[in-house]
Amino acid sequence: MSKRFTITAALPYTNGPIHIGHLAGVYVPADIYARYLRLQGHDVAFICGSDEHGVPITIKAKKEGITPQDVVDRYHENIKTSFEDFGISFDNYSRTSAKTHHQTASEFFKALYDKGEFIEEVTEQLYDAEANQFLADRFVVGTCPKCGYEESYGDQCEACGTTHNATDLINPKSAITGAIPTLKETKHWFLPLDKHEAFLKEWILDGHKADWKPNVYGQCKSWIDEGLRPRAVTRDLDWGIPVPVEGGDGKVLYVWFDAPIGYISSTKEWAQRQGKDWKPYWKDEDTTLVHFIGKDNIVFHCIMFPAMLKAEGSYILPKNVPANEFLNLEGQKLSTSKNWAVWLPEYLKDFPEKQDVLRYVLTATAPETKDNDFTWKDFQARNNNELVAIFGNFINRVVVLTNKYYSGQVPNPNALSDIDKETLEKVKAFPDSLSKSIERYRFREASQELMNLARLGNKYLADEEPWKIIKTDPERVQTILYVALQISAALAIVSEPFLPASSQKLKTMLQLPTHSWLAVKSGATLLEPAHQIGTASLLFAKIENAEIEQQLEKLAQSKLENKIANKVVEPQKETVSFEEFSKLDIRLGTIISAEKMPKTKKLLVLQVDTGIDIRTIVSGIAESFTAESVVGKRVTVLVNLAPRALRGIESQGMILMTETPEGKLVFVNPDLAHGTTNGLKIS
Ligand code: B3M
Ligand code: ZN
Repeated sequence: MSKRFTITAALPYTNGPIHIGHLAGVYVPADIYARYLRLQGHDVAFICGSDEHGVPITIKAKKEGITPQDVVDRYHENIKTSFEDFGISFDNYSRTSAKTHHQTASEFFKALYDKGEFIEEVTEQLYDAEANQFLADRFVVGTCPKCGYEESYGDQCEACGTTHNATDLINPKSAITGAIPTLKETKHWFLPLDKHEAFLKEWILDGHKADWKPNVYGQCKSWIDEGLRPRAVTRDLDWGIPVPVEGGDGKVLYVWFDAPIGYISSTKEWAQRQGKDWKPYWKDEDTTLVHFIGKDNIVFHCIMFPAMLKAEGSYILPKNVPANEFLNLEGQKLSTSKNWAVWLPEYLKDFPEKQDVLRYVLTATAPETKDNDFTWKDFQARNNNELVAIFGNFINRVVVLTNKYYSGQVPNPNALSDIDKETLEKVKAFPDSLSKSIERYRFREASQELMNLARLGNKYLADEEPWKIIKTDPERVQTILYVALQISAALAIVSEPFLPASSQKLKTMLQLPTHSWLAVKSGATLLEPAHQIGTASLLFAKIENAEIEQQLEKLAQSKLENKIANKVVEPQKETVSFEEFSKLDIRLGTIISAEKMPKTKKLLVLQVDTGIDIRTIVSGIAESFTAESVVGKRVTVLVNLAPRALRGIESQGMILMTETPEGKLVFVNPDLAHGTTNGLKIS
């Protein structure tokens, strides 16, 4: 029976491009789910859009000296395009700066206001007198009162996930000026979460213990157990949706009040375009509402938004909120500011036509129950050993042999052997086991099950070896390829949610008529004898070491740049008097010969023409320069440094060196024309 589903994927903040963490945590699983539901014939609205309000966007704008509108315009386009190019099948991708959204969010606020669902209160809030600005959310950092993390934001701690009020922070500091905030009175509207505690307890703790993921349920339980408090839903900021009630001048809605309403506005936009009514998708009890999010968004989707929906009174609540944990990259936390990420637009450029590979790898290693790690080596291995060697190899053999032996026509099977029957029985069982995993939001398990179907086909062919018996038993070969073609067709159908582009390619290769998921389950003949298939084309291509090394090189570059950016400048040493300084005798010299000091890594023994004499200087530069490369170099020499013995050789002076930002040694080179006399004093 066809059912109605509203599937939402977290609205990305519009302050940077999409990276693999977003994809693995939210968009790939949501897309698999939406595609799967459509394949079952359900009525699906798959909804997303850009989250364009909130402090992160203002901060980015300030940093770049542009307006918040400039920031969101730039990234909205970037994000929207990369989702499209990647093949995420949103029915609508909107943005929260859209007029429909401003209207919808304002009306929602007004409705709660009119019903008396808010507490209106003047409280003291953190204020940065220097910036002349209240410090909400990410404008303030301080120590988390719960876990002690020192860089917690005003509204949420990224280390432990708790949400709090900015005034709860210990040692708060303005993120704008670094100033210690003062307190200043201001009026705000609060959503009394405590008032909804009983309902939330019953709905989540009693109602969803069995079907929500343990990580989601656990977080909700600990918040509810700690006792819920009123949360401010307005802010003293100038970027956002104006507070639409009396006394709201100069204030905007809290981003986490307006953003989830963005799901509703995006649905409205879609429905209007389709000539449909949006209301059943949000108000009909028969609709299944599911939110796909990352774990840091759980409280907002499981506590705050449901409390808002419930308070309004005419909306349905989510059936499930399958939040994922986080994905790391090569053992390190993903970080936008440290450029430690695989950015989707760059991936699409570096690996054109390989959308499905990334989808597959991110699903196979999805952080469903715990944080997980993405590595480029694993990416390569899963592509080469699974997609290419199992899935691709099987399909290629079937299509090539069918063309070779039967000019591309599906052969008539003869009597089926036990193995054939068993194999076809096994194929029939896949749709159900895939459904079971997908409907429980176990996409990782499902992706492995899909690969098992390819494995089944691959093993069947390898065991039956049609290429070996074609001469001796051509009748048997007809049956083998008939069976193998049915498996290929089943793969083309059930792989669609996971590998949409490859599934399409395979359907074209097989000239496959449209079949439903149910057809596979019923064991119906998917490719009739005498059906003409197309020719073989490459489904998956091997990824070479060089491609992986290039990606690792990119990451190494990020690491280096970070090191430079974060390099601690050593504090200035004690001052020296002019008299002390003038004791230093620094001269221009030329290295006339050089050799490596035996059995050392760092030392070169140099003969240097100082203009006064030719003397030996032992210099610790062998890791940066070979002996040959420094001969003839013009150098700056401290000539009156007291001689000292290094490994038995007396060094009579010092060559002045400095370091590049990358930590490479370079000579302090006097900017003098060639031929200048050695011995020139430098002052
Ligand atoms: N903009 C995503 C994030 O926290 C946030 C989601 C909003 S969903 C309504 O990165
Ligand atoms: Zn914390």
